[in-house]
Amino acid sequence: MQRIIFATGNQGKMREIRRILENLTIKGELTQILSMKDAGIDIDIEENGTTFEENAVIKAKAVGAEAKDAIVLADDSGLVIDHLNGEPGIYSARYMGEDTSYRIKNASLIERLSGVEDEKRTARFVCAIAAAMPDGTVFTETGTIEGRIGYEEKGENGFGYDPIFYVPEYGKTTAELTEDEKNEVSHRGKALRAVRKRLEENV
Ligand code: ITT
Repeated sequence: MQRIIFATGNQGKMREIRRILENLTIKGELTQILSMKDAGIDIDIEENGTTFEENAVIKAKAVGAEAKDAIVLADDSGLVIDHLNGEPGIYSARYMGEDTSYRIKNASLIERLSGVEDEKRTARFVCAIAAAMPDGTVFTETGTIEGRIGYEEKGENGFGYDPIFYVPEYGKTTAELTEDEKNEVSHRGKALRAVRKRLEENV
């Protein structure tokens, strides 16, 4: 069975990833999707790239070096708010400190946009997925979803900044969408389905 190790310590990402890669078959073989923890890999990775793509490649290669014969995928993602010059961007996990709760991070972003009108509250989630193949080659795919920053937290689903990310087409935040609805339109869903297609067609 072809093993795919997903280089993430983020449980919210992992749940979405498992669903999007369900029943992925490569060369007629069903794949097994493992988290880093499942694979027994416990390393600290310094994400010192300057773009989502660079950081995804850094994570995929670092875990790839520990995992022979597996395909290693990594996700680097974040929330880009236009009015804040792209913040928190690649620093989304580190914004106000890794251990600060999202209730506090989300309240801070809403506060920083106080008085900003609807049209100027535009933002996007970006997700770069890097795939490190057993032969050492690496490729990336990126996906985005456009939305606006809300005025209060809404919804219980998802993780991170989902309760403040409002999607106009749905009239809901991504935390109010079901997991399948979110995966259908999300940055991660788009990037990961593109990766899935390349793995199914080209390996
Ligand atoms: P790994 O590096 O271990 O994968 P991480 O959480 O540190 O986990 P990132 O450096 O890629 O991952 O930071 C991504 C952050 O962006 C994440 O922690 C959330 O705060 C935010 N984010 C990304 N995708 C999101 C989504 O779908 N919904 C809500 N917030 C999201």
